[in-house]
Amino acid sequence: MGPKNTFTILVLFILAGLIAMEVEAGQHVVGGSQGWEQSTDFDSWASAQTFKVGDQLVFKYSSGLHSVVELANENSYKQCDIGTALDSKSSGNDVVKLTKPGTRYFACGTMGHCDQGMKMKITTVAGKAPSTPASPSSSSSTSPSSTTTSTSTSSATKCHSLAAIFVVVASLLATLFCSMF
Ligand SMILES: [Cu+2]
Repeated sequence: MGPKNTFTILVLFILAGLIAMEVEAGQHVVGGSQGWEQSTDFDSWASAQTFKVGDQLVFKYSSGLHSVVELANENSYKQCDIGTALDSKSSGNDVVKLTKPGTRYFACGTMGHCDQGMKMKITTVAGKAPSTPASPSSSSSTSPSSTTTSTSTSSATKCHSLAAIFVVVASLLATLFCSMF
């Protein structure tokens, strides 16, 4: 195996590891590559995402131009009532943790932006995979960890991140080993 092939494989491994970390950490960059901007269609972006407990929202935008305001309820969301805000952020790279299941409402705090469509409603669901039955009928006695959903989710995320790091380190070692011949 030539050094070029080794390098290609190494890059692929690192990419795979990074993708695995990204997926397992559950980071949602709001609006995708467009970010938190007036022109972004947040309804269609959000409908293509699955928000799970333990995931994070990342709002990326020009600080000073926009902000992130969390609204209290559906009514405030519909009417763009920024006055009832639960929380407000303005760094331009704001992280919001989804700590429990339910619906949350976000809008831009800049005058007029919410009315122009710069608002978003997301629903967080519990657990990891939709195939896992929520009913305790199958193995209620054998899994005491299933009661604390958020804890098990975050430890699973940590485990997957470690696995991803392991893959990268292993590929580095393999490359070193191969380059000796
Ligand atoms: Cu704005």
